Amino acid sequence: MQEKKSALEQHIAVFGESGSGKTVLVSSFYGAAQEASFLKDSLYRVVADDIGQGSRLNRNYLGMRDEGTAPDVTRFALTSYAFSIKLKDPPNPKAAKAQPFHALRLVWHDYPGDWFEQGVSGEEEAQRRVDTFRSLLGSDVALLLVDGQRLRDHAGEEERYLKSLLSNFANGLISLKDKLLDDGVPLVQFPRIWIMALSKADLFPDMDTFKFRDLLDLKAADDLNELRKVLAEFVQDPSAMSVAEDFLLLSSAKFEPGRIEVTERVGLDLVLPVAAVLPLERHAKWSKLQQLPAKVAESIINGGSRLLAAALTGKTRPGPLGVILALLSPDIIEEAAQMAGDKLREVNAEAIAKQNYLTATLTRFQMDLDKGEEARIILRSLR
Ligand SMILES: Nc1nc2c(ncn2[C@@H]2O[C@H](COP(=O)(O)OP(=O)(O)OP(=O)(O)O)[C@@H](O)[C@H]2O)c(=O)[nH]1
Ligand SMILES: [Mg+2]
Repeated sequence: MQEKKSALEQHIAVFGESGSGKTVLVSSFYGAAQEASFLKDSLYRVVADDIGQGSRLNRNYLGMRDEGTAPDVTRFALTSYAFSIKLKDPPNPKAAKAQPFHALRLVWHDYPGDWFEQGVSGEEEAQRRVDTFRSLLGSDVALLLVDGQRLRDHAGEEERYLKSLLSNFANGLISLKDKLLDDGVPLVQFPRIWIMALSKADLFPDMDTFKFRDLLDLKAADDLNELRKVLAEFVQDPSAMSVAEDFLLLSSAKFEPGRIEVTERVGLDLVLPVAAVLPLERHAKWSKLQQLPAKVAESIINGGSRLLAAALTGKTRPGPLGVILALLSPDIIEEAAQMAGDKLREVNAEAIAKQNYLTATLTRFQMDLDKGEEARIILRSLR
């Protein structure tokens, strides 16, 4: 979590094999947010920092919506997409001043799928992989995609597909390790929340997060443990880490022969909540349960987290002092992480009434996660 001018920056890393649906996912995420119907009701707008990239994503989306064609493959393309989540301006300047920040930035890193499946061809290529991996180290959350199409192609012998997916991935990580760690010293900053996400979930009408978790446990428990071990070697204090403890279903559209129904999406509305507020909740839990070394604690709970917590609780008062007071409150993170149910709805309603769109948006994200959990589209770590 990084603070940048008056925007709070969050990164998310998406790992998936070639063809697993990464480009369609980001296109559908962005394109749907440009629809008039979204803009009419939403408290925020999603704007691509690079206009050209934004229009390419929207073109991908329109191609699906209007022509039933999926975007071209983007083999070997390593791409980061930066989006600003711009909040509607509060109507009065006093309310605007009370906001600790005015926008969220989401940086979405695509890790090229082919890199799991093929060895490196030469030193230059090896260096490119390391550089790409380094660029996503600032992400709190990583999504590891299980390709729904390939899973379905392996019906009855899913373990074969899952084993190859997870072991390719683990091996890919091992091959980067020496280059990524200086003198073998584990990293403090590294994605610590690894969510297993089923892409193309529309191919499984009866799937839910519990069934998905059970399928992984039944068919790939050993491979997941191996992956946990490999990932743990990258970080200082791996007890503050959750690998394959959270599960998400994703479908970017309903794909039918000759037709792509983009309005039927699953889980995409949870991407922003997952990037923006899930880490705060998890970090609060870790810092309470574990005696984290100061360096690790500061890296995962920093100034950005405190700003976010202040914004989420809506505790800030107009004027710079109001923001500072909220930030100084020792329990602000805990308080934000604990907000749930009626209390959350109350803070949300109050924020809407006061036209505090920042608090309204963040509490809405928190409510979306709760709703997603009820609908079994997301399952958060039970630990
Ligand atoms: N049923 C279904 N099919 C999907 C979905 N998303 C993607 N697909 C299909 O999967 C194909 C590949 O998706 P891409 O997004 O291009 O895959 P990618 O991960 O970007 O692949 P690379 O660029 O090669 O790494 C698409 O052309 C679609 O046919 C989905 O949500 N549901
Ligand atoms: Mg792609």
